[in-house]
Amino acid sequence: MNISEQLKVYFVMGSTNCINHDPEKTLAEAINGGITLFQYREKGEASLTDENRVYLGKKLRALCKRYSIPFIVNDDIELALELESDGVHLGQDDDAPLVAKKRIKNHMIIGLSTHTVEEAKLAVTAGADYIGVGPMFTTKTKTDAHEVVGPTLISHIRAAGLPDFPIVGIGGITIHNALEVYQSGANGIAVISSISHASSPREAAEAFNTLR
Ligand code: TZP
Ligand code: MG
Repeated sequence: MNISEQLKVYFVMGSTNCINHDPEKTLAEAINGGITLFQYREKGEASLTDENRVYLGKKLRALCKRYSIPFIVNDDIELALELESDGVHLGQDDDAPLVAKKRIKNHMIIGLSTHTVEEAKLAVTAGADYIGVGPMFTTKTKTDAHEVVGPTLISHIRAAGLPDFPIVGIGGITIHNALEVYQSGANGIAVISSISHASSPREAAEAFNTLR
């Protein structure tokens, strides 16, 4: 599977996003339901720090390895290296992709969050392997989220000279609006709460996977 295909159902999660089941069970169920990529995002108030962060990361990493699901770490290049992740996802305020590439192993996937056509174009020249575009819709999960850009930004990015670059939409995506994101030209949808808050993360993941 190439990265465009791996973005199809991109599950993002950290311990604070898990309310009905513990993080390991949540991820195991999501994998069982058919997620195609996982990002460990241990972030925000009450999130785990230091060795606890590494400890949970190792457990989730092992789970992904067992089921051949690519494992990406949010923000933290050192943690990505320590967990032997398949990639790292960076924000606009983090190291530039090319700087990050020097610090990580070359085969690692680099994702970059973008919010405008300009940022998307720059991400490509900066060496990103895929971009996240969002928020697609209103989200309660990320308190410092950028203003909503909507699925139309993805169509604008496609039209602005990036017809094939791997793009995943993120932010406020549910089973009811995910199709709109795919139809705007995204290769995939990235979700936190629609899977992590579900009483059955397996069924939630399955619903996204069979949508398209
Ligand atoms: N980046 C932009 S919106 C967002 C992130 C990490 C939160 C997505 O969470 P949810 O619960 O899928 O809206
Ligand atoms: Mg970040």
